[in-house]
Amino acid sequence: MTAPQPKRLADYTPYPFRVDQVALTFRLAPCATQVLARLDLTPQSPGADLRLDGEGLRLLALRLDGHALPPADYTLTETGLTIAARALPAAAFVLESEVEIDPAANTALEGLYMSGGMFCTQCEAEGFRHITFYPDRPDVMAPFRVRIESDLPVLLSNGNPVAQGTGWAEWHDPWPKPAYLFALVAGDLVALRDRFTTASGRSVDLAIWVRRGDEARCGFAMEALKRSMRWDEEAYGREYDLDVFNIVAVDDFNMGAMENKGLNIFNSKLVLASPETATDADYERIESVIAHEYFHNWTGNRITCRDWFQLCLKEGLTVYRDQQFTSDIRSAAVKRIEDVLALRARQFREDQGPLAHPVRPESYIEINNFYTATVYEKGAEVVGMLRRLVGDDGYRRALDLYFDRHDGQAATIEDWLTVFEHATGRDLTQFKRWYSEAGTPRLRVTEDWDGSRYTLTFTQETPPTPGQPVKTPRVIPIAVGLLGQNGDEVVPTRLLEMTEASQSFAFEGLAARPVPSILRGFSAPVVLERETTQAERAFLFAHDTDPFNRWEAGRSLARSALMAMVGGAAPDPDLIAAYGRVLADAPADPAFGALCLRLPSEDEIATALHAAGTPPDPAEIHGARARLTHAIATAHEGALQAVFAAMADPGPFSPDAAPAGRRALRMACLGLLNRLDNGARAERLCDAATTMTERLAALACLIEMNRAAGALARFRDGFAHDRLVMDKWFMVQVLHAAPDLAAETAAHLAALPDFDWKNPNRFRALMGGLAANHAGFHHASGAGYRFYADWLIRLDPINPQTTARMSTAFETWPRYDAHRQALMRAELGRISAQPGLSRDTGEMVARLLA
Ligand code: 0A1
Ligand code: ZN
Repeated sequence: MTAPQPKRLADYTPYPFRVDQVALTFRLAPCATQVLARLDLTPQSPGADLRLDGEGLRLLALRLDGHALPPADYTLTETGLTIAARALPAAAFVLESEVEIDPAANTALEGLYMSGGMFCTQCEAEGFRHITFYPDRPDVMAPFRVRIESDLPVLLSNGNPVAQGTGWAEWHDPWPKPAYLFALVAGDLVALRDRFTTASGRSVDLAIWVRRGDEARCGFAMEALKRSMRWDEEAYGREYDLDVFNIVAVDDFNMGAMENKGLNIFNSKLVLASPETATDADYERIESVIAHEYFHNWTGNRITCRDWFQLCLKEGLTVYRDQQFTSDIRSAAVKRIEDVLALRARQFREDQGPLAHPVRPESYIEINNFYTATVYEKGAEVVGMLRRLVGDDGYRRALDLYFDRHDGQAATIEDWLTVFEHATGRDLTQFKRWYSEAGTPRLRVTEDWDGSRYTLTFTQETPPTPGQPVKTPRVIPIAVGLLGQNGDEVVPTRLLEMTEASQSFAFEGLAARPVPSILRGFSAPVVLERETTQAERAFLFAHDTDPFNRWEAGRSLARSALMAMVGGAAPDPDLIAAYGRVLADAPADPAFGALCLRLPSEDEIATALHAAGTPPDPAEIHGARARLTHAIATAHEGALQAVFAAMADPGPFSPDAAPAGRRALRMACLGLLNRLDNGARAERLCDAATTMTERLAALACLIEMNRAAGALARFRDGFAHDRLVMDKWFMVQVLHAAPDLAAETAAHLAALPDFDWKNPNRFRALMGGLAANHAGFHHASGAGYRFYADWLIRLDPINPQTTARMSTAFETWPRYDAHRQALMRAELGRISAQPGLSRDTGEMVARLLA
């Protein structure tokens, strides 16, 4: 077998045919579905062969303008069908194909597959080629008509319903779309229905389709959908454009959800919610993913991507939009902190390791490997920076122009930036480097005070990343405010625009030396390196008027204290005292208080140690974090008990931000008190809890105290029938297992009959729990690595996409000591040596080892 060849952005050429119309007929049967496709095609460039993608299709018939095509006129390979130019008419023609596919055998969950007796599809990025012969590329857009023939009661596809009878239904999607947005669902489903009236008075029928028995858990998702639809009208002037909007929940899904036109398909864990089964974090995530997929209707569907290198065009923008939405309807400060925590944990980590790639990559072997934190989350940060640079009005004008100019098109990052240039007059040549250069810039800052003028000097440097040894200066928007010694803001937030490698900014006419608050609101995705005293950070932690930076100051204090503790130091008494103030203030803003109480993760401490030149020792880090937790709890036991009691929720349950914030604070207190009462409080709560948020937090506490056996058994008895809750049961045990027990616990759970490892949610629950148990996964014995690699090897032939994604657990190998590096590389080597390894996993492992 020849090694797979990379695709390159530089090689783009337009498709030489226009697809004027697509008509599909599906005769559904689990093991032998027939797909009849009629494509109306018009040649755009004389003399071109007609090349259609197609994989795993059994060709039954092929007709051109009604006549069977002689085999001499076409060639069929493993990856597609090519009809020789000489066989094609010069003007418009009709190509009809009939193929047979086997959805029941499709365990990769790409294309048409079965999940719990229902047929469903996943076509992004290149799944449509597993359904029929077609130009499976996003710049080929066409209106689709779909006829579904099946005995199943619910038959859905994109667009509007046209007609239906016993055993069939027809759908028409008038909006030209690329094939990756095609969807079909057929099953015995029930719907929660509602209606939405758009700003211009159009009535839209909404439905959320689920398995029988799940309909009572769709209410929150439906409300979130309506909120999203209203928000997009108000914030972006974007209305919905079909008569119906359908959402379907499926149990087997590789990702979170998919924005298929008019027929969003969701992983059921991102739809179904009830207080007894979903945590507050689940509710918030459901709301934001419902919004995300809905917002794609304009940013992704009406305007799509020319090619997959432009993935950030739709994903970065849509993540930015869903972040704005959550920020508007919940707490802006809390949302920003949560987003930055996630960005650092996933994207910075990616940017600093062997998988680093630009927001717009220039080559790939398997596009599914580029649905990354860099494309999504850093892509969103880049949109946020653009907005900061051009201002709210400029952003609104640019977006209006983007929708006007590119509606119905497959666009590029160049189109996107040009719109900003035309709407605002700004030159974005240098800014574009954010799309083309990988790596997280380090921003160093020094200060100078001459008695009245205060000067900040910044130096930027981006470390080399794979394939990009040399970096150039970026445009960095740095939001800065200055505080007086008493905590008053003497210079309100101002946006400094850094464009040089090194650059100074002066503030004139100050009466006294100020305390700077730099990178407010995390105005750019950079690592800020600043030598500051503990005292100054404590001051900012107490006084900064920018909530993000107030939190950031506390976080950096805790991080330094933990780094010192790993080296053997005692807990910093100033830090302990600062937590006392946090606790005193927390009830006034519980969600923010809960974030301030949360200690840096072990992974974060490992990153910081590595950056400081020390190979992190996961066991030491685990110990240091436990000691600091204990010290905080001991010093503030009374206050913690008081806040824990004060945050009790008399009910009735609401998933809104305010009560969720109170629960978050209460659970943060529980986590601290747990060590002092040896799990007694958690034990009581675990059985009495009325919400999954409390129950799961209490269970985690008990696991940490190694007294969870009874609670775990009762939890299992109570929820054995509930697959989503059982995912949590699997995960929590591995995630919170003591370092010495993590691999063993994972192995024990993996041997249980309900470890249905072919279900991606279940697999991710257990294996993802292990990978996120820092000291357990990185245990010096190598047992965590070995167990994890064993399972990746097992899953790869079944589901390459999920295997490839999960291989990123090994991306931090360069951070650790030689012993662990060797262990991790050996596991990666073992995976790469598997015969028949998938292209997905093969590419990932090769990049990880490069
Ligand atoms: N476009 C979806 C994400 C997605 C990508 C690929 C998938 O299968 C390979 C599924 C979903 C989103 O951004 O939500
Ligand atoms: Zn998306």
